[in-house]
Amino acid sequence: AEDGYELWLRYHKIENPSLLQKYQSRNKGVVFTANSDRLKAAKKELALGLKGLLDIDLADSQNLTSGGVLIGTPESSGLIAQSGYAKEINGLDPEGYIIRTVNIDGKQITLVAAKTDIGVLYGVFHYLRLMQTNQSLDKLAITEEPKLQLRVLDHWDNLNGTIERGYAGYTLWDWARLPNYKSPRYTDYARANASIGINGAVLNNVNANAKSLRVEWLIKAAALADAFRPYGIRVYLTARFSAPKEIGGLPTADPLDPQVRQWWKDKAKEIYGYIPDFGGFLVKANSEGQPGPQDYGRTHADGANMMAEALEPYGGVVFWRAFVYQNERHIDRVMNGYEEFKPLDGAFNKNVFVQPKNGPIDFQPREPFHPLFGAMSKTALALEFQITQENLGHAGHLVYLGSLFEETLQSDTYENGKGSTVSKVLQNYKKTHGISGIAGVPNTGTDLNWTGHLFGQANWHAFGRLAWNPDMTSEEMSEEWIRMTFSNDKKIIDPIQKIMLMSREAAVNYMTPLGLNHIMNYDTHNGPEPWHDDPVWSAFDYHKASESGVGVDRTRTGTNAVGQYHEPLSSQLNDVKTCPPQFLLWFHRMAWDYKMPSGNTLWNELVAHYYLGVEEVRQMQTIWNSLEKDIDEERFVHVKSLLELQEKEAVWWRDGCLLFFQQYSQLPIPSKYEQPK
Ligand code: GCW
Repeated sequence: AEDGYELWLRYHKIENPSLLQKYQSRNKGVVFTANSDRLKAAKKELALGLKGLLDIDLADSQNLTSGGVLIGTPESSGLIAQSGYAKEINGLDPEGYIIRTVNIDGKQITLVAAKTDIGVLYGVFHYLRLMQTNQSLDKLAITEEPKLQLRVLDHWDNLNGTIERGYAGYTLWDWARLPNYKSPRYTDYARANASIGINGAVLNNVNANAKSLRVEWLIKAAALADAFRPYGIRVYLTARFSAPKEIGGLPTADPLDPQVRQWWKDKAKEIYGYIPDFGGFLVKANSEGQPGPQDYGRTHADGANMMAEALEPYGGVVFWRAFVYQNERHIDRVMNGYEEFKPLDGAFNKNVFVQPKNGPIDFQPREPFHPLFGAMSKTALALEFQITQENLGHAGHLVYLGSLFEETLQSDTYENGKGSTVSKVLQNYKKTHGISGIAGVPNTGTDLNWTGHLFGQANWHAFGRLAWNPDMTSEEMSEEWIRMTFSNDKKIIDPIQKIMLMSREAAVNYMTPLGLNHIMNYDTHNGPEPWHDDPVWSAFDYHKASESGVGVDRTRTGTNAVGQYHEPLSSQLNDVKTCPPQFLLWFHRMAWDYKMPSGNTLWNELVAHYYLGVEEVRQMQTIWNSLEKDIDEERFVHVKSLLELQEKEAVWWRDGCLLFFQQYSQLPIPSKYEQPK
């Protein structure tokens, strides 16, 4: 059945007969000595791929033949060690690899080689991908090295099996039957991740339960680590700051208390006893009710460094989240993370990452990049994206997040003049701190197709590909995913890609155009609720709609959030004439009849965006429906039904928001509206 379980690793037989023949002639004999778990995993994957794609059984040979493939490391293969490529290979990043058409002993072969076993696995996935996406195997000259070192999924999985903001079923970790029973699905999870270069998984929720650090859970985590290890995936855990009190019996969790520090050291030692390659801790502290160092009058740096010291002897790291805000309504939440962390720049140990979300509020359909990026040259930052669609229609809406991720990564921080993109800022920490990293909150769960919406798979794929190379474009990534998931036929690729590349802007249009944000349903975070207003939490703090206008004044004469960005960006955002329209109401409070550059009034422009968003979903439907004959029924109907749901919910968003704002604008919906420009 086409249930989507295989993800993008489908390995269906190459359809084009001449291409099939070419590929077969390039895979005549494979010389691949696999003596380690990782090399064995790579070889197994290769066998699976060659069988499926080319219908050939991996012919294991010790002798090179023309048209053959040689795979391994200088250590695993004498042929590679003596090949003349050994020096270059040994100079690669530990996770890098080459795929080359070479001549060895007068024979033309394909060489897939790396310095380490994990590099070989990555190389094999890439080699298979070349065929999956119908690329030529002639004259290969590929050198790949990851641009970020730690590429991690931050699961928000609870110990009771539920997933916070998960929309694809329950947790994949079968806690009750671990450590004894290791579901084969763990291997498939690891394969999928390794195929896109993900090398870490935080197993549990940042809203943490201290119990996960007790021995009975550690042995379960260790079993998962064993299952993932052949695929190069290290396990991390969240650490609840108050754990020394809750499970350690200490009277305090004060990070400067010697007993507390010793408790974390002992705990680290214990963990490494079970998981020798444990990655480290992810911590949410003093945010949304979580305990933290500020409970004792200490700083985030005091807290993070205490844990970092405990992990340091074993090579572990701390990801310390910068998603913090005071739940006090007079404070501009947009500015909170920067205000708390900027003064601490340089105060963190070397094995600490401070981890802001992509934007300064909270995984909205569109946010400007978080101003900490470009402002923390003395502290390694990791960036956190959300792959699960908490605020983007859950698993019901087709929204390709490659576009969102790319937009953030390519934003210019101007830290060191023009061209200091967020991507470069992240990459640069390897030079300055010896570490670099990125995290994504995944959309995976026990649903057969892993992600609920089939197109959610593309978002997982995009995150992994960007973690490996943050400068990839959404065009490249979406095309690759479509080829691997649906077809290599242009007639199918083009329409699906069109849908994907328009989908994120469509969602912004029908949800939060022109810089609006945080107007979703208070409980579920799906659907509109700009009217939510109670004494503790009010959507009005985010849109400030009234008769006189809408939007938040964050200019120099307002809260001065623009002051958290470097020049010239800061001035550009500050001036309503140069502020990009997509961030207008984020930074400015405008009258309803303000004349936009398009010539529309603000109100008419807002209306136009909301209507356009709905129209765009309808276009997506029309395009998808035109593919009925080209796509298997199961996947076709799945997507078709969900697009129908999305259309309904887009109308719900549009009408809910416009009726709400209209109470204040007191203006009619124009019978003919201009398209937004
Ligand atoms: O946006 C909020 C989510 C919470 C989440 C929090 C966070 C894990 O609604 O569910 O908690 O962000 O990122 O810590």
